[in-house]
Amino acid sequence: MCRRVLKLREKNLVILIFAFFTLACFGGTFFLPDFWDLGGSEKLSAHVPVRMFVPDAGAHGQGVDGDVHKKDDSDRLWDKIRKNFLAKPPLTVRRDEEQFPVTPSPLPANPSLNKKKSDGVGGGGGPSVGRSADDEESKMRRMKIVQMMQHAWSMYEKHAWGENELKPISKRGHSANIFGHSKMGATIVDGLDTLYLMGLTEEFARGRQWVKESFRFEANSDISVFEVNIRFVGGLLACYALSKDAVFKDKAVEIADKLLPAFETETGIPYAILNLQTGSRKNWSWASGGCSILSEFGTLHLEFAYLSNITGNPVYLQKVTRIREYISKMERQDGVYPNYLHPSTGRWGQRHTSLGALGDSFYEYLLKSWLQNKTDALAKSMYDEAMKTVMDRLLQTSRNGLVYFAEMKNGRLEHKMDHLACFTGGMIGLGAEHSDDKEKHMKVAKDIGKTCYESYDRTATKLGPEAFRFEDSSEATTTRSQEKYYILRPEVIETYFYLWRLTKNNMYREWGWQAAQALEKHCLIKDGGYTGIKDVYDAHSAKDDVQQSFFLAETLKYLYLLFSPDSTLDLDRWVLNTEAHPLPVLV
Ligand SMILES: *[C@@H]1O[C@H](CO)[C@@H](O)[C@H](O)[C@H]1NC(C)=O
Ligand SMILES: *[C@@H]1O[C@H](CO)[C@@H](O)[C@H](O)[C@H]1NC(C)=O
Ligand SMILES: CC(=O)N[C@H]1CO[C@H](CO)[C@@H](O)[C@@H]1O
Repeated sequence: MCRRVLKLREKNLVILIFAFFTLACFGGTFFLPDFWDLGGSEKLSAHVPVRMFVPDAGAHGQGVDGDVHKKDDSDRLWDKIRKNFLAKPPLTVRRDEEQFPVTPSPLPANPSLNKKKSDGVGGGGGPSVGRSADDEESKMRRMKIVQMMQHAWSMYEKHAWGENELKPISKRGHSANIFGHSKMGATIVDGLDTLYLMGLTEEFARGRQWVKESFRFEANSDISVFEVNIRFVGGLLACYALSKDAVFKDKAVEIADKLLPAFETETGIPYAILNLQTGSRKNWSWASGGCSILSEFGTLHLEFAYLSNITGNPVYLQKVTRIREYISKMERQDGVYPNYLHPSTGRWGQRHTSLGALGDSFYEYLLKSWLQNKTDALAKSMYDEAMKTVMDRLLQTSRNGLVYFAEMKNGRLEHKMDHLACFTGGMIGLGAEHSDDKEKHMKVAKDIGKTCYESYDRTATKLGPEAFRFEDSSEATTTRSQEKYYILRPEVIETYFYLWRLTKNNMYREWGWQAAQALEKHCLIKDGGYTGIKDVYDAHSAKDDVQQSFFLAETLKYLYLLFSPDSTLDLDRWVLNTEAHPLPVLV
């Protein structure tokens, strides 16, 4: 697309000017980054697979939404939080012990409530470490996050109930192609367990009612096996695990059963896309030679293992075990896992390796499958080996000392890191104590957290770009306009959360708070919800008019947990799937 525009310019400037005005008029609908992506360039594949959609530009994708933010903004925010906190908080967040037996109180009435609850989700909880563990400030911040969740949810409820996602500016429903263009209430299913953890019982009850009575998993077009698994199966299983309400289990099983035909291949490696009505399967047309994608077929294990555990039906675990074993036996050049694997021939596709899009959660699920089931020794050994390889081959240090994971294409490094790859700080930290070199792993985890923080701190909005690069002139930033957007992604905050748990260094809470304030300042749409933005380097960026369901599932959940006592979700007892849905540790 861009190339075509350039040719026009060479030929006829007038047409370009005309085009400019046309764009200015209808700009919103075509704008970034969809605009560049037309034509299936490689850029498309770079971010499509893991969060299969690029943000749809909003019809109202204008610059600023009304109020101009001044420098005293954070003070005003504070005042508002304090006021709200004193006026409402513990009251609006009512809990019903009967209905929600395993939820720890999200809002202790007094500081001494940071006690361990033997029946709590947190159970054992973490060590209560003085002031920083659950001080007044953290409680205040946690309350603010709960209010953000209430806002995101209530606006969705008001303007787009039952739809997949909300367009907060247009105030109507939105559906990305991963959901097969049918209304499956993605935001409800994705957001429910966050409501639960926050103790938002009324909202949770309404969501549950919808799942019970209105949820239909009958897309009349193609759906992404991976996305449906991590959001729908994972979300429902987490609700079941937390509430023990069989409604969620039954729905999860119903969906998983419909996904099973995708696994019927020569290798057992599932197809990426399934049509629920016709049962036909296929792959992403842009994926190297009809291949399936590592981060997709490698991100099913946690959910499927838990499904077998709660149903007693071994079929789910068998499917994912077969994938795991198949991959483990494949030869790899240079020891790295390529992102593409052909489901019929069983051969690797293009030699592209990444801890960001296309690769990311495959590595995450190796570690987490083992955390879920400590007898799964294959997963652990694959994780250890993969980490050794990526630390040897992809881990880089910039001129000014920032540590990052580069990508590798055909044996050559590309000095770029995706926002998506920022989850590695949390993952490597989480695995550190089980690794053969805890200190080294913790150092890498913290260094990655720092680099990803820098990618936020070096922008005008204090929100990070979709990808950033390390070049002579700049580090942890990007100058490419198609990488400048922020679509409410969680990975950086996810890493702050794990690093906070692991180090108890208050800096991570401060970083998280900085991001929360930036969200309020740049993404909040009053009476609309939250929107992504198109350019993190522009303090008055245009908005993309999409409230992603993972904003409720992940971004707000990690923020909430960051400011909560460890006992709110004890990581010895729970493992979060790649969409931040907690599943129980089994063995
Ligand atoms: C744990 O993993 C082992 C090895 O893959 C498997 O045999 C076992 O069934 C798993 N247990 C559960 C509860 O998933
Ligand atoms: C499920 O996991 C529990 C441990 O959490 C184990 O006791 C039980 O046997 C498992 N059930 C099945 C069917 O694997
Ligand atoms: C192996 C295989 O079936 N590959 C298919 C993946 O999907 C595309 C269409 O999206 C087909 O063209 C390939 O043949």
